[in-house]
Amino acid sequence: MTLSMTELEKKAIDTIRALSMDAVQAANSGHPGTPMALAPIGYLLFNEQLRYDPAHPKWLGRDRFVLSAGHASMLLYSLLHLAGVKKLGIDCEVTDQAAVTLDDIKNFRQPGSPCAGHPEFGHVCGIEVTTGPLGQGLATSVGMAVATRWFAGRYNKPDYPMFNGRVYSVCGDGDMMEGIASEAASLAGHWKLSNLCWIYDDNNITIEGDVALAFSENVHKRFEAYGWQVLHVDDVNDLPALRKVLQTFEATADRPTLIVVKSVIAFGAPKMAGSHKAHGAPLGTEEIRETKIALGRDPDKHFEVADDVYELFDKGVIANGAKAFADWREMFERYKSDHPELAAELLCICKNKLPEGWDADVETFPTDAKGMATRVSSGMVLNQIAGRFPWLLGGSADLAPSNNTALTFAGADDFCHANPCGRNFHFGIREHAMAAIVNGMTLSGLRGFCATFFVFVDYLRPAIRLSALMGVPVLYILTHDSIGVGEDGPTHQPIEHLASLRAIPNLIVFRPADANETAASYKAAVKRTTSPSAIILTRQNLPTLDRSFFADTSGVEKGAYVLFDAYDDHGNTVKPELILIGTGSEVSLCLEAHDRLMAQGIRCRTVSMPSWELFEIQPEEYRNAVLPPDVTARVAVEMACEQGWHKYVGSRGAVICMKGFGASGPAEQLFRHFGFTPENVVKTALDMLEARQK
Ligand SMILES: Cc1ncc(C[n+]2csc(CCOP(=O)(O)OP(=O)(O)O)c2C)c(N)n1
Ligand SMILES: [Mg+2]
Repeated sequence: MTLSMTELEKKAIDTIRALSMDAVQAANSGHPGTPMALAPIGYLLFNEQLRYDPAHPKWLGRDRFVLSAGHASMLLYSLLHLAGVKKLGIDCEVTDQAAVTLDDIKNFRQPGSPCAGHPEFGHVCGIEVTTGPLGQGLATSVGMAVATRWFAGRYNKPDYPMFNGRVYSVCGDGDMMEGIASEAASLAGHWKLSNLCWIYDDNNITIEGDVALAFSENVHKRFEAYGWQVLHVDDVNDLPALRKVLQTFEATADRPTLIVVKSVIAFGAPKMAGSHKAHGAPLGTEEIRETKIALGRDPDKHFEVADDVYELFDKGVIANGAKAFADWREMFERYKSDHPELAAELLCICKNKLPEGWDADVETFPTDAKGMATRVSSGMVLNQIAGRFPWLLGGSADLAPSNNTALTFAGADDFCHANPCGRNFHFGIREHAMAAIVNGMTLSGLRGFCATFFVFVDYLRPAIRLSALMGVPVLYILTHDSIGVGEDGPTHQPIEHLASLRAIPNLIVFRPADANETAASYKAAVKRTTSPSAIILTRQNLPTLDRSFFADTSGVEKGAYVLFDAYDDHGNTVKPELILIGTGSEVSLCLEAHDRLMAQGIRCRTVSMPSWELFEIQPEEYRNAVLPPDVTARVAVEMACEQGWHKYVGSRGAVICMKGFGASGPAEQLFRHFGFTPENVVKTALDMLEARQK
């Protein structure tokens, strides 16, 4: 150990090492090596660098720390414990209980412990984002830095520097290799996010061994090319050197900073230090014993935290954070009287509330046989909502003119270095980073949306999964939703994508049938504050249905509803003998078939089913009213793969769907070719009814 730290600092750092070893050993699984190696930088960030109040961990003006190398979770749990971060109560109020107790650490990776294998947002207050899938944390940290910039742009006023927070992310070789990190770094450099600092643990080790097996690029030059400042520290145990580069970062105003730090995995362990074997397995009791002796600790004590180590944090982050928060709070009190409207917005954001009247401008679309594409009505509705929702913002991966996601009202403007309160984001062709960045923005209190062609949802799926896992209410706006894309052909025609999104728990998927269902979908999506939503929209025009004749759109938020029912000669509804179920563009097709079947005396019901997920959470009574269990003659129509539909049509029902990839050609021809015609729906239904009579 170098002499670059005081005895007490060394003791605190070694405490983190020992907690990490002990917890992984007790769990008999986990990753001890990197928390041990990175204990010094973790200590420095938490106890000296972060402007963070452990007693107010949700403070909007705080600095943020993202452990992108999520496998090193014991580093974070140890730090949150030592910093005395407080737990949130059921209404997100701060309690005086610890977010991470020593018992929680003793139960690392066990059911009931908030200390899961990888840091899970929402399990422990102080975890800013779920990490584990490498690269995601880095990209999310860019979104957090963006959000801080945006808050500063909108809310900072002369004499009121309300927002000047910084975002730090610790990452490893794995993060550095992931493509998403490159996309995100490129954008961070482009946006000159000087409040962003990535700390790269350059330890030459990944799971399979030496990084030289698979990684030989010049990271320094790569990041310089992205427009970053790149700084180096030769030994992570050199606290003065770390302090110096962190100061340089703070003093830099025109670009993000990458700090490349050399470390030795499992530092302090006599046999395992420097070995890839220390990455993801317990060190073993003997090696832990030897390590503790080498570090000058009592080898017989486990989960040991000395009082003076707690005191070091009391005097560090706990005291400094309390002062910083109190100063901010005092400033905010004055801000409230000088800028009451902006202060009210901030309070709304803190409470995760929607602004008053956010949907007041959402219009009702008049009946129109020619209609409009749902991507067009989406663009109109998005603008109507965003106009009254100042912190609703986002953009597209270079497809805004096609996705119709540009916010066009006065003052919307583009987000950029010179205009950090712009509301339109140009993410370039970087779908994966876009989604993770929007996660970071939304985690920071903004309400983010992002857009691309539906078929390219595959490019951002890992980040969507994390939105869903974390319960972050991002809006995914996905247009060009089927073979209706036409001439661009099968590469651009989604097939399995609806099924793949419906498979993600806690993601609400909407596929509206016309302009008014689009508006209703937005209303339902925006209201949900603990789940992301994907709104799936057409490229092609769809008729705007006559809602004085068909059911109104109040059923959209129930996921499925009877749009048009069977009725007798007197106009009274009667029990159907057949149910047609459609989503999106196929709803009008079902209605055409419905008319023809009715003309043949068939008692037909058409159900519009914009959201499976919302339908699933309705009471059984409602679900049975829409899809009566004894009406088993059912046909579902959706220009996508069949997967999942038999749940709604039953094993004897029919699904008119895509059986393989699409084709290149005018949409109308493709619809005929693949059987999406009223004739085929009618024939399928009649065949089914006939077969049942036999
Ligand atoms: C996207 C993704 N791919 C693979 C993994 C599995 N994984 C976890 S850690 C790791 C190696 C990471 O190496 P590095 O970042 O250098 O971490 P170190 O061993 O140095 O701590 C891998 C492949 C993962 N968590 N996420
Ligand atoms: Mg490594």
